[in-house]
Amino acid sequence: MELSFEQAQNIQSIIDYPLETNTGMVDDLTAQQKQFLEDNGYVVIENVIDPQQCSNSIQAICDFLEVSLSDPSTWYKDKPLNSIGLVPLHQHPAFWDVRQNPKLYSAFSRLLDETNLWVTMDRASFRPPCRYDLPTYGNDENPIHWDYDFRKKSQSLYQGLIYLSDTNKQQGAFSCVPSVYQQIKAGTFEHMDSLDQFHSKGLFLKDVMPFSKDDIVAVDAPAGSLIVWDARLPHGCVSNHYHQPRFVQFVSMFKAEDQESVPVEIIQDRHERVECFQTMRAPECHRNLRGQVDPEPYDQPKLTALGRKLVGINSW
Ligand SMILES: O=C(O)CCC(=O)C(=O)O
Ligand SMILES: [Fe+2]
Repeated sequence: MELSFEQAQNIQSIIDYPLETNTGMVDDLTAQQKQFLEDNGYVVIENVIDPQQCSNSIQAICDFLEVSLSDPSTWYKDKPLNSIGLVPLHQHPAFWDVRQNPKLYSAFSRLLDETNLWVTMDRASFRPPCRYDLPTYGNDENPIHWDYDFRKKSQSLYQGLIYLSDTNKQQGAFSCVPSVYQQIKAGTFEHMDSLDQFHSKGLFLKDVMPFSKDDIVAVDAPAGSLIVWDARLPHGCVSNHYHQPRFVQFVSMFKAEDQESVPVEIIQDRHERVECFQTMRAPECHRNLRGQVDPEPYDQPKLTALGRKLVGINSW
């Protein structure tokens, strides 16, 4: 059943839903961390998501992929959904508990200097250890890239992800090239013209300039950490050479009243967000991935008062 925007404001399944933990704010998004983000193009904020919420999202990913953490033979499929480990799952209740976590909101709120935000209904990533005997799982290429043509934006644009498990540098960690970000920011980047090759799927750094492994910084952090990066930072994830998979949930927040601050590729107005939430569908930009189930077959996620505002069901 499809609900109208007005009906959605009243339905039972979105009555106030108390989360027992994590009501504290992120007090430690310090000036120092903001400065680190300014200087390097990324920052790690630890202890944002509770261990239980992380493991619930991991469980959701494992159930969807039919993967058992204790049985490595289930980590590799004859026909993987895609070669980069993207998991086309968006509306699982566990994902919503992460998105409406007050600490996560607080971090983005402080970062953007704005209280009225909306949250992306983003997907996840599962990257098992490399297996060179299996074609799709032995790819050591390093697809460092930019996602959005940041030249079109007048203000900083932030992307984000949560490490759902402890992630070390060898474990397919989020990786980036801060030196390129720094040159772009300083106006000294010599390959600006090559950015004209930007297309809707982004741009690989290797198509713009040569670079070496030594230029890449891999970012390790404990489970529950939020990594935020500036869209000007070339980034990607390195191959996993650890014995455990890497689990990530992608998430970002944007100013509710300011569409200009959102990349055009992922823009969702308030009605679209409410509709996707209510109908359990992926945002339009993330539809039609192989293996996607549409609509997603879970119970309607329960939202807190904060969650309802982040979706757009209630006004700020
Ligand atoms: O999986 C990663 O660590 C990076 C993913 C990425 O490039 C993105 O979310 O834009
Ligand atoms: Fe990316």
